[in-house]
Amino acid sequence: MALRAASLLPSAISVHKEGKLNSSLKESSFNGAFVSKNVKSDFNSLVIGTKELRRKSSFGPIRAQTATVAPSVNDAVADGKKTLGKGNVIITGASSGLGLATAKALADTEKWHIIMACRNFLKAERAAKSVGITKENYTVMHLDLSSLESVRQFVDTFRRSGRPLDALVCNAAVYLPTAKEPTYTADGFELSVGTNHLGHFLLARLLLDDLKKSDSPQKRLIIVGSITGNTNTLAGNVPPKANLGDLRGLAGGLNGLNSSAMIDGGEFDGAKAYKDSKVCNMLTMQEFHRRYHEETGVTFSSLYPGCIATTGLFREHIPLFRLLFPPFQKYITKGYVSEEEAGKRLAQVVSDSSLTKSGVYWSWNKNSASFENQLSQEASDAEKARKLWEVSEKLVGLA
Ligand code: LMG
Ligand code: NDP
Ligand code: PMR
Repeated sequence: MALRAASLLPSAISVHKEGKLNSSLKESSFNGAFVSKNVKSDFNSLVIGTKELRRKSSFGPIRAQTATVAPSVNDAVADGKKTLGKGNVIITGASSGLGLATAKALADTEKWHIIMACRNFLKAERAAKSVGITKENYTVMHLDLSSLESVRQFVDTFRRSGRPLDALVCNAAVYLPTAKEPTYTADGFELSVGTNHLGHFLLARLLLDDLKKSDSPQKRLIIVGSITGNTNTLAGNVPPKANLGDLRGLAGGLNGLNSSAMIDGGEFDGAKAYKDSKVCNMLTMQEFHRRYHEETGVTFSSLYPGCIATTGLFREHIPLFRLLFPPFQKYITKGYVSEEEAGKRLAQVVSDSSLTKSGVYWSWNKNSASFENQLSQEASDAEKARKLWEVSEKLVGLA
């Protein structure tokens, strides 16, 4: 069926070096929460609350998972037999890395239609082709999260397509660890927080209405988080550490003019801005849960999929880092996961019928079994989440 809207706008044609899905890599995975046995003695000295790291009993239930699906019936008539009962999922940043691997994992089930929400139309089309996602299983729609106008346009285009929405995955991100000076979104927000948090905040707020309308029994809104935003882990204690402070920089517009470009009001640091943005992602998921889970029945989740050291996320890092980071994660921290494995994990959060609990930050242990992870104190601070929500609403023009 041809549901590709005519108004989709391809953005600039530039093909970056892409992380490829590597199905031959099957690594044991770091559990995402605390230091694994193998590295505990080597790394404990780097950590501030080591007691926290040793509390293994707090892992909660560990279950082996396989990807199953939560199909929606809405597509049945329009799409004909081939797509009978398919669910519709929007994945931002599906043109590379985790987003692409998740799109592939879901498309392979033949039970999902993937809306690849990407800033580079041609790159997304090529990416889908390169991993063998078949035409009837995806649609590329243009979305540039670094422009609020583009977010609003995307939502309009999606609505005009007539597709129902059963799941939204806020996955796209930028990481600018070597930037000396801040760069800005179209609306004048520091680029990492503007893209990773504010763009997704507006998108998710707008699309909640569409999710509500879905008649799927398992509608989900997922915002990808990370271990590096959680200071209750070793990885989260590698400087610079995430810290939103009292949000004074964000409240001032994050524009580097009359306010700092950093959420906490401090000096610009690209690596910290990314980690701060991930804290925002995890706080936003919980605030959505508190405000809307009961009313809407939508499941809100976040996750740390493991360290996918080969993705495009590190494209701006120095070449030495890009060379050493994958072996470091594979052989020393054991936190490494392949893009394919990480994609299967996120696909579980989208569609596994046993991951329906709302408000959870999922992680996986080294046997690839999912468990409910603990967030750091800051990333689970309900008062900060509320304040973040209110300030963000103002910045994106919802309040
Ligand atoms: C910072 O720099 C920027 O300054 C900052 O602004 C921000 O952008 C930040 O978060 C991003 O990056 C990058 C980084 C350099 O600086 C640091 O992280 C500082 C700490 C570096 C300390 C290095 C010490 C290495 C300790 C590793 C533990 C060793 C344990 C020994 C055990 C030996 C067992 C055999 O970072 C880099 O450029 C590289 C970082 C990647 C870590 C490199 C680790 C080296 C190990 C490489 C081994 C690979 C081979 C594996 C084979 C193992 C076989 C067993
Ligand atoms: P990639 O760089 O491979 O993927 C990021 C995606 O985001 C790309 O598709 C990119 O598009 C897209 N994107 C960036 N900016 C925008 C924008 N302005 N508008 C629309 N899309 C945009 O990185 P990963 O796959 O590693 O990252 C995916 C998610 O996983 C992120 O949320 C990241 O924080 C998280 N994560 C990653 C970990 C890792 O180890 N890699 C660990 C934990 C979490 P384009 O292809 O055009 O560049
Ligand atoms: Mg980190 C012990 C486990 C562990 C894990 C799971 C990660 C994940 N990292 C760990 C440890 C360490 N890292 C240690 C001991 C160091 C010092 C050598 C270290 C360094 C390091 C750097 C410089 N790590 C990094 C960087 C990055 O630039 C990445 C980053 O912070 O991006 C924000 C990164 C990461 N380490 C991870 C993960 C998942 C990342 C990718 C960032 C993310 O998506 O959150």
